[in-house]
Amino acid sequence: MERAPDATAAPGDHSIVTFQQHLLQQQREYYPGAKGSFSWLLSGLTLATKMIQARVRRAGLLDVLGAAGDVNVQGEVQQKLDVFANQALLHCLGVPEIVAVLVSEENENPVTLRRSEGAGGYVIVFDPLDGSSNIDVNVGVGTIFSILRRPAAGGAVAAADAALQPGASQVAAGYVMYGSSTILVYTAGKGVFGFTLDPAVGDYVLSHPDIRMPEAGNIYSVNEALAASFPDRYRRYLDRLRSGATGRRYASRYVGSMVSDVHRTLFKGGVFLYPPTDRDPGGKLRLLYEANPIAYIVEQAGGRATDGERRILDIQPEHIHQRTPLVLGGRAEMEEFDKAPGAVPEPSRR
Ligand code: P6P
Repeated sequence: MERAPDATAAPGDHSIVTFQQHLLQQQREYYPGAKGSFSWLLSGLTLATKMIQARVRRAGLLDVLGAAGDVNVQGEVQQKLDVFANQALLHCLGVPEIVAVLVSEENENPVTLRRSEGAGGYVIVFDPLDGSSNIDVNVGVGTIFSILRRPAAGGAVAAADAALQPGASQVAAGYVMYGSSTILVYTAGKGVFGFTLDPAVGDYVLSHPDIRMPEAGNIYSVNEALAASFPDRYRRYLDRLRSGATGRRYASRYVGSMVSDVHRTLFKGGVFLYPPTDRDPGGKLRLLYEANPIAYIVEQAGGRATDGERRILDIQPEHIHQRTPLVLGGRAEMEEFDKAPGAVPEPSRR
């Protein structure tokens, strides 16, 4: 006979905490004077991701597969879901009065909202549907977001440049992965939390209260087809991982959708890297809306993220679609990379 759940169980043993409740708890604990505008902003974000996931889940049925035909600012043929995801985010994030500037992978220029003449407010930077080239084959894709405060300088020009801040300035960051389940992974500098979308109630529910990246893993994740053009340092590093010279045996796993590869690395440990290549000598991934938010999550979970030389979060962006090489992983894998011959001397590395 199964025991009835203990009605006197201390709250928190089995309590259901939604993302909204989590934000209110964090606000009460860390920002008691806050007026709730930040959580209003995040409710717009989560609404957009629920709209996106509803479309992603039905992609094969709604004849949205295949390219919309247009070519976006990245020179990539746009998938119809890309367009929808971008429009959903621009709409839902444009509603809260406290949002001054929006920067999207799909828009060549920042969207400065009418209210941006004044000072203050937030800047939200996002990749609406990262990995979208994999949609047709049902691979996990994701929305990546980064939240910054608008510099106090104010003024329309400052609004356009307001996103050009190092990643260390981020107020919060995260991603929503539309995989076998839909999970929001989020940090505001007080640890990393995972919230799984419960379709029965349509809410993100706390499922991973304290995500920590394993100190050492056994998976490396890189596009091996490009290895011949990686700089020597990266090739020697990968050879050491493959050969067992580090004392650990590694498997190779690469999805080709950053959110999927990063999510696995966050939970299982190891290393994910996108080195400089002949095709992309400055790296392929975008600093503002891919590397920065992911680096914030990874560091808050106990890992590290660099561009091969510098801490990602220390890089001062020059333009909003700037690319960067990216190496991120657990302590052991990142220390191994630091030791790889050709590494930059200690003082200039963080
Ligand atoms: P490659 C997807 O297009 C993306 O921007 C990331 O999600 C992913 O990590 C990377 O590109 C994959 O690039 O050159 O290995 O196909």
